[in-house]
Amino acid sequence: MPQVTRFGVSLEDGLLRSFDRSIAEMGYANRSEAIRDLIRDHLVQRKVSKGNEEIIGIASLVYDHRTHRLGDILADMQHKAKVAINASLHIHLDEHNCLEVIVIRGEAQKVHEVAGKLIATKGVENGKLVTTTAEIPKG
Ligand code: NI
Repeated sequence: MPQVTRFGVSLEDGLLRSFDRSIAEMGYANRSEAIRDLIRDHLVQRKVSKGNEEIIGIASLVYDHRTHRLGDILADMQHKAKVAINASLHIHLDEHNCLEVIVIRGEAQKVHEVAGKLIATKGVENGKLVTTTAEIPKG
């Protein structure tokens, strides 16, 4: 069990009330756990923004499958990527729209580059990249 340090934080009353309300809505049992998660996420986001760190990117793409050759173009980009595409999930959202979720693993800079190109491809109507790492800072 790692050693635990208690520390005090000064906050405006309104800010603390808003924080307490927000974390209660999210299901946190107490402030300490919510603050621990915020600190871990801060450290993870710093880590995944560095160029040569090994990271995992989760890219989501929404597009209309009637857009000329778009499905083929996106598949071709994934085949030619210089990083590992670990998984790709295709969901037919409705009659015309598709959601693709692509898991990309590799150096941060390359993951951002590949995801950026996929998201910027003409015809992709909404694209997002979420990044994480297997090496979550522990206590
Ligand atoms: Ni589809």
